[in-house]
Amino acid sequence: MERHILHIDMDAFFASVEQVLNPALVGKPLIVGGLKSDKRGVVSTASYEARKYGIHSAMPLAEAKRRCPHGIFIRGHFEHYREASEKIRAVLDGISPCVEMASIDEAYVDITGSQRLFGGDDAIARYVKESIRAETRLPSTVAIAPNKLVAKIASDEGKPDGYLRIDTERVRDFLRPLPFAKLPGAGPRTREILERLGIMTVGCLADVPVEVLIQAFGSMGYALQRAARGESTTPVQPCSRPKSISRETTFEEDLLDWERIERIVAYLSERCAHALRENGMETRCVTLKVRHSDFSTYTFSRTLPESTCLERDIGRALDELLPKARQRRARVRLVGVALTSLSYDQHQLRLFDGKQPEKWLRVMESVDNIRARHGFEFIRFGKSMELGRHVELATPSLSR
Ligand code: TTP
Ligand code: MG
Repeated sequence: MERHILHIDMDAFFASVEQVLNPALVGKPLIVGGLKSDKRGVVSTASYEARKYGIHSAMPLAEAKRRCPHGIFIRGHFEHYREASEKIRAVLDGISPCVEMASIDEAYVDITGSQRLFGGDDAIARYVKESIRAETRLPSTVAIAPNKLVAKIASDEGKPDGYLRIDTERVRDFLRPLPFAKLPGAGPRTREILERLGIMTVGCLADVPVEVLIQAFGSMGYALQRAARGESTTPVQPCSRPKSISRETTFEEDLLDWERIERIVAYLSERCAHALRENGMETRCVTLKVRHSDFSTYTFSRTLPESTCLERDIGRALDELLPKARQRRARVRLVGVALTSLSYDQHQLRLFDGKQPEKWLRVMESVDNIRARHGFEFIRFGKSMELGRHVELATPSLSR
């Protein structure tokens, strides 16, 4: 069945949010990512006025300063970007159950089943743009096409504040004149080879005998040509959002030894934090759960000043909660750690505002990579380490 896929991408997202926060910035060359006095760092984004000077995301700040000395440079306010992103998500959730947030300011929505309710593609696009404008006062660009690939390319073409609808029969003609670099995933190496073959446009890539591409790229050649013809079947993958992540275990026999209980709590929090990062999420509320021999159950919670995906921060919260739990001098049957107030992790993007400890995120990234290869227990920290190399809990899923 033919599908209708909507792609939305906010225009100069961080810069536009800043302009809403401070209308004096509207119409000015605005660069988000760092101050003029910052020696290092890169541009997160630039307003369209600043882009006229050739400034773009990931450009070193020094270069941006050189190109636009009178530009306004700011570090930015990540919390506001996240808040706007949540509002955008809420609008999209209202038009279809199949929403995939592809980044903080970008999403795919499968609206095949929403046609009748809203009165067709154009009405849906209008509704999305207007609702988002009403909720956030931000401009966006929307495109609707038969698949994600074409929808994404189309919204890029429609910027800023635009709307493009590419029906199935128009896909080939729409793509034809575009430079092949517009195809997502055409890396520098691919570009180099295509240029050597004299292939400059998507249309050219669509028409060239596939054998030529196979000779140059191997089996990748087929995929390249399919993309150039606007063919793609990748479905929109709605990200189901867990409301909480928790790990708990019942002991073989009830324990009074709080040294050991605390080590196990540390271990459980490590498992939680790992699952949190696997889901690409952050938490703002840590809960410790303790059940005693008589089945009386107590929970202790702490709200964090800021969302985090690091066990270090989660561990600090637990360190504050554990003494409260210890006050009741009764044997412990079960302990658990739960993370709630979850949101999507934007830490890569947050690095620029200098609030999140970048070093630790890098460390945890490497830790997660190593765990992916050697198993969770290969690397552990602090108190949890004192449990020994292999942790044997009565809960088999946590002993893996
Ligand atoms: P983009 O959607 O790529 O860019 P944009 O919204 O600023 O501009 P456009 O109108 O072209 O869509 O990225 C969204 C936000 O993500 C952007 O506002 C800032 C942030 N970002 C970075 O911090 N670093 C980067 O390298 C990129 C590409 C984006
Ligand atoms: Mg954008």
